[in-house]
Amino acid sequence: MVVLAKGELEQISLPIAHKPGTFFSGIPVIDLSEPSSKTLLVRACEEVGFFKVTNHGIAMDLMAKLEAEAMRFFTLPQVEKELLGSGSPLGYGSKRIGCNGDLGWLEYLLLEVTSKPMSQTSLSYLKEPSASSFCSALNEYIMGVRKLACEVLELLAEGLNIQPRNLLSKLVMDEESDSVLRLNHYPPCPHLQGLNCSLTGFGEHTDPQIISLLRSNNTSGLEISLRDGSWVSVPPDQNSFYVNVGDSLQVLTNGRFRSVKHRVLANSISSRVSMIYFGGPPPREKLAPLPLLMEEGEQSLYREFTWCEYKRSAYKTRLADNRLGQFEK
Ligand code: GA4
Repeated sequence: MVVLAKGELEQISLPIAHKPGTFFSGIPVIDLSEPSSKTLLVRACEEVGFFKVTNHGIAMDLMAKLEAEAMRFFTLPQVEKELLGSGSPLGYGSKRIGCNGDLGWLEYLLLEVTSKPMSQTSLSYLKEPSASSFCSALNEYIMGVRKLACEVLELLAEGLNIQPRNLLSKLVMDEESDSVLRLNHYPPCPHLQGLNCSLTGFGEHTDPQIISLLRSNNTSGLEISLRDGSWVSVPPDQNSFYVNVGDSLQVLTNGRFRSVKHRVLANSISSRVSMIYFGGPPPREKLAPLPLLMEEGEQSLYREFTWCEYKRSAYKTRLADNRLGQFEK
């Protein structure tokens, strides 16, 4: 259960920006089985930095299975959930996001993703048979979603005309890739009923990694910020994935692709459950605009840095901070 102390509710309330339930219809939808998908993917990354993919190859019952396992976990007694760490940054967390004072109306489980299957020992505090079925759903899902990230990044490389085809995908497929899986549970927020404000589920931010793939249940809440700074509501779709460009991909493309700002608003009636894979590069990977993508005379907007350096600095920031600022030239 998410319980807020006195004063914390005020800290995460937001003025209502638009009527909840009015969904934005301009989000690019890309059918991965269509030959035109690579061109459409590039355009979506340039114009919005956010898109929906259909025909993604991940079985619906696998998504439903992990959602059910996640809900089973989130309904455990608080003391049992807290055995899985303190959420700073990895493990179970509630309300507190990161280590610098951000609060949100959610609880979550943040897990490290490696190329090897997660062993049950990382969930060993959970009672059997929960640990083994949760672990197998997680491993199956991670395998599928990593493959999907790889496919999207390969299509993007093709669409951008860069070779080899795995130039981008190898960053998230490397044995040392630093990726994470986040399971978020936004419980319904009864305080909201009758109030003329909304509550922050997860405050506005951009993702530091290369690419993020999100699947949620059918509850709304996710919003993205458009180029003009307005916030629009993303229609929930439990059968598809929403994909967004992360800061690292914005750097590799010298700002051609847009790392989109997004946030989640709490809902007064239903629970929102999301599962997000953040595909990151290996710690020692050097990030800088790819020379292959630079036009003649184009200036590099960013100095070179390693993922490890970026991540270290990102974890010192607040959610809404502009993390790339200090790496701009
Ligand atoms: C945003 C994307 C991922 O959820 C995350 C988040 C991380 C955390 O929750 O610990 C951060 C946030 C995210 C960016 C800035 C820092 C780090 C919270 C925070 C205030 C797991 C990630 O990699 O960066």
